[in-house]
Amino acid sequence: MEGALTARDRVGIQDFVLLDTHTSENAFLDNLKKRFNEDLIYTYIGTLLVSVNPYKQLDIYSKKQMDIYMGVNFFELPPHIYALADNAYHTMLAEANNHFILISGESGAGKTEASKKILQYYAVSCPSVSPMDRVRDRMLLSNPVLEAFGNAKTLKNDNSSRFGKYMDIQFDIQGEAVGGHILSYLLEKSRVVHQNQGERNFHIFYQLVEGGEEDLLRQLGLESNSQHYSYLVKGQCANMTSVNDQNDWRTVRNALSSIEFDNGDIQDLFGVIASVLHLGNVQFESDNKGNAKLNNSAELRWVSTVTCSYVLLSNIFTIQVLSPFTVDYATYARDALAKAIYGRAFTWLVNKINESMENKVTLGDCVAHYFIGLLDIYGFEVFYVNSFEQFCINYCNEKLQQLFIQLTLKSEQEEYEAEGIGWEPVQFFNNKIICDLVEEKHRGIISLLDEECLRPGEATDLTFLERLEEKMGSHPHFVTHKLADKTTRKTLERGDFRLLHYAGEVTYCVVGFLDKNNDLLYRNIKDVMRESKNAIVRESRRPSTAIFNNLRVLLPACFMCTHTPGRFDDSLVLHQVKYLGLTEHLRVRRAGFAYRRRYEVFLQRYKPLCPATWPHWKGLPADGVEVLVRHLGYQPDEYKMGRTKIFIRHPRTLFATEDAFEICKNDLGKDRHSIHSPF
Ligand code: AD9
Ligand code: MG
Repeated sequence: MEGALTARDRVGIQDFVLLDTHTSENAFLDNLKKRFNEDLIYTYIGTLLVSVNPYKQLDIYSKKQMDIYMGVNFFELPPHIYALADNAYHTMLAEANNHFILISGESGAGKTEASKKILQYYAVSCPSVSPMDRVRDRMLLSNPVLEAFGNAKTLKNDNSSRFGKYMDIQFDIQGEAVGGHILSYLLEKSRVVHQNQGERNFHIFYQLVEGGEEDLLRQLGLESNSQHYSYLVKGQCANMTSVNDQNDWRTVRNALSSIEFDNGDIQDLFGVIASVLHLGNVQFESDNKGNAKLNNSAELRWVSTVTCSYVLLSNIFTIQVLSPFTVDYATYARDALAKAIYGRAFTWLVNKINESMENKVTLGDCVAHYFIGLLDIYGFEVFYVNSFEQFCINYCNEKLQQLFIQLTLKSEQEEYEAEGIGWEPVQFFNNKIICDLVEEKHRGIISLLDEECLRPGEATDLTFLERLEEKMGSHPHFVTHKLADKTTRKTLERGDFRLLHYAGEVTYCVVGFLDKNNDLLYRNIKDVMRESKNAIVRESRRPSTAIFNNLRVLLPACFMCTHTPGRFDDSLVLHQVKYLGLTEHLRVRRAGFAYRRRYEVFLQRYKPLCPATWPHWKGLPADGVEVLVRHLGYQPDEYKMGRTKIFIRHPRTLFATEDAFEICKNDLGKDRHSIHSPF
């Protein structure tokens, strides 16, 4: 008993729900820290998994580890992302329903890595009958490809997701993974033409230029040097030590071949990527009338090999319906074309990957019956200057948090109701007020922005800000220069507004909001794209954005980080514990009852502790549990009997039972694996 307690003290507790009496943030932090120092990065809050980014490789993701977790009761082994994946999988099969795994946390917290671990678990561990192996390989190979085109180095994360990704992993009735489907949404296209100091463009550009084979580069008219390309050096960090673009190029190139991209596809794809780079180097200068004129025709010729005739192309930058453009307009049109082309390449890529992962078998058992959905979006981010992109990303995270609150609270409430147990609501911060501020019809920030975009020539970023001030003036989560109180005004510039998000304050600079929201593509540019020789540029299927409507059942996971390998930064983690509402979540989980278990499971484990239930209880499991806990001396206020489960109020009651069980088990010499652990 002593030994067990010492171990518990040293490595902390595996499930916060069982954390003695304290649910304070400091107790929470202390437990996370104890575990982190032992390289135990995962901890449960009931069925929620909390993870702290170790920023170093841990030996916990091997095939051997996967095998250990396969089919084992969720609480029987130490917390792990594999346990979460396995639980979703087995519950899906047992209950014949679909599951969703929702991953939240700020930028750099480890969401994408977690989603990859989950996918690997399914691809490697689930039963397999050829020819489905091929589909599963492709699911795995889609990751490096999509990351190359949709991820980039930011100040927060060297491999930051710049698009939202929702993936369905489809299973047949035997539990074999038979197909996959990806929905992507809101790719940060503005990165193609501009990157902030210390950030890069999408990885694929550097991979191609630095790693592309000589022949290929010659064919595309590219130089093997990122510094040569204007679109790659805006952030002044094209070359970085933590990323090996050449190796990554080989990985992506091999993956593309394996997911059945034929030579024609690959030529089209890299033709598009190259033409974006060439476009970036097209420059304009003013003629003596102040009109734009091309000063680098060689680069535009390369672009014309992918898009359309040189004359047509040069005209769209310099002439708008027979009147000439200024240099600023020409540059704007050039960037608009580059973003549009890249956006289409990305959509095309996702569609191709989906085709290759499609479950094409329609006979017999391989038909998809169930799926597990995996949502990995870009995390909440705050930079020195925050623009429209951060506004969209942070709004997305706000919605995710809202969903998280609704689903976790709701399911808890439903459980109490279903079991006939009285429910006492716990106070928590509901971020619905911030979601409304952003999205409410006719009144929210997005509506006001859309309205301003409908007044071309009259509206500017500043008139938009004025409208916000007018409408949002007294909102508790909205602040501007005019409305800021004395203490905050000095940090708020004239063109800024500040939102008090659930995860903290963010000051947004309105410059560019109208333009980016419009994402304007002049009609003649659209026409040029429609006429293009390249199928990818011609394609204009819109990516889906209806991501949040898809979620039905959920096993949430949530992740936090430190920034240095092996270092636990108290204030950084505490901040995240606070805004993710983890202690509230814990209090909700424990509202009245910290622990609950189905009668059969509880009885199976603890029946050796009572002569009346050992070795077999012949009556109803609920009656057996009642006899058992009375024998153990549980007081009436320590537990409640629900319809199918026993609810235990304090962890200490369960600890005492568990300690008694450990002693009894040693006496009986029982095999540990035949008994379910509550930890
Ligand atoms: V963002 O919102 O897309 O900017 P993520 O996705 O939350 O962000 P990501 O998964 O990309 O973060 O993790 C950031 C980095 O942390 C990775 O590149 C790894 O270097 C590191 N990381 C994350 N999880 C683990 C882990 N389980 N083990 C080791 C990890 N390193
Ligand atoms: Mg990510």
